[in-house]
Amino acid sequence: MSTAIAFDLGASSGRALLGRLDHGVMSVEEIHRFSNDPVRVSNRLHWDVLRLFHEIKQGLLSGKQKFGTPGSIGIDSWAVDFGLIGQDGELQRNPYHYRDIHTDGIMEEVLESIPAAEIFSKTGIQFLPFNTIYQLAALRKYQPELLNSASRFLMIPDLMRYFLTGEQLGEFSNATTTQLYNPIQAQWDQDLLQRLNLPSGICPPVLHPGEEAGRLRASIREELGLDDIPFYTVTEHDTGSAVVAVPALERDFAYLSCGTWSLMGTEVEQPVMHDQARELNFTNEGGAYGTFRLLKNIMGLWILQESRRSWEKKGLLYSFPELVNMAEEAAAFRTLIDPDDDLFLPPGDMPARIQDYAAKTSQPVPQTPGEITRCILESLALKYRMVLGHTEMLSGRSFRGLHMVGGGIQNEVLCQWTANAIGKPVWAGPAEGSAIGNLAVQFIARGELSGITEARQVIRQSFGVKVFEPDMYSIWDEAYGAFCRLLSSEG
Ligand code: LFR
Repeated sequence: MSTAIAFDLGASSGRALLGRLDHGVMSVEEIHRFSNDPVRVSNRLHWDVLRLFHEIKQGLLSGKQKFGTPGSIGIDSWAVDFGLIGQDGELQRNPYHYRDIHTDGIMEEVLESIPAAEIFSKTGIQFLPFNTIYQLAALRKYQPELLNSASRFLMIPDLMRYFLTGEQLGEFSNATTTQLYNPIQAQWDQDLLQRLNLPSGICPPVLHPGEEAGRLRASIREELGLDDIPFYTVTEHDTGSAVVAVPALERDFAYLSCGTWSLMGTEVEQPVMHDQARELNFTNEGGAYGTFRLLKNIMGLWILQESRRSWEKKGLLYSFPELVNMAEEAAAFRTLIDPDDDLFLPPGDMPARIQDYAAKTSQPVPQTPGEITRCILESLALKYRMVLGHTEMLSGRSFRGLHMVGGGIQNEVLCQWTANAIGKPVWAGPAEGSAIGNLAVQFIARGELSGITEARQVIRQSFGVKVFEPDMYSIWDEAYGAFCRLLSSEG
């Protein structure tokens, strides 16, 4: 039997899973789970990366106590954010959270000097104001001294791996999300770096998923009483790992990785870089084994997570299942929002923002947590239908159904409403998609699985999928008409 540990760091929580592969059956056991709480200092929002590193060490300790030394370790996390390493090898400053204000207005400034079409033709990456390229451009503008004294920038999983192994390396899937990596040239785009006056020397060498990436450093082995353990680069962007774990039987499948964000798209062999893809703000994130993820970011369950925090501050404590139950009791299709309105990106009082949105668009203003949750979930399901249609158009494919993976599939009402909205079955599972995809790449790298096709078959057999058949399509179809009208009137 083979074992490996996957660390999967999400925007609100992190986890360590021990994976076992035994005669073609994979199983996972959670060995450590922790919250990932962004820290606001004055008006700036940071990630607490030292706490995350501490939790990773706790995960290693608890894994050792329960199961001994694992065969290997891989780390994945959310994308775009990074730490700067100084000449002395130290982390220079606590990384900013991608929802921090430091990039406000920066993307627009960059696009004035380099046209969007040019950036897209080099990178194939969607325009999100928090992409690493704009974070680095913000540093160039506001804190040039920091940038000048840095010797490397390391994406979050690379930073954690650096702390554990001492190796300063990058990884392809996460490198592409920076919007500074050129997948055609297979290197950091020197022209973009130069035009933005960014030192190209700070970009790390880029490994592909499934390469050996160092070993646990002696000091940590000693501190934790561990043996020597190899690290592999996995698909270090969590969405990339989640897509590795999609238990699809066919090559041309559609997926929705459902968590804080909803990432919807299809896997392609070549980036789709024509104007229409750019106009619809689709992306081509690098994946494992020569694949790309043609996909779109949808704001996702973040809006509900933030709403829950707002209610909590008012002393109203609801679990997610309670909110979903209340949503089911509320009236259908009373109020809709575009979940991707800029309004919903920064942290804050989402219920109040939804109410403002409703008033501004002359819709009934939802009042209760049940009404607000219903509005969020229905609007997400309708947005999924729209983006699925765009994915079909851009890829020239037609999908029989939709694979949903990630923690969001525990919300079965959302899975059912998604099936209703798209009028096709939803195949849900696995919920721990990112961690399972992370483990699969480690097992492939170690020669214990033959490749991605076998990995997906093993994942399907080991974890299964739950099928949600579409229902009440005509009612949802009518609601979709109203949703499209709302979005076109909003411009
Ligand atoms: C999902 C995700 C998305 C990325 C966003 C910010 O966890 O990685 O793919 O766009 O977080 O990094």
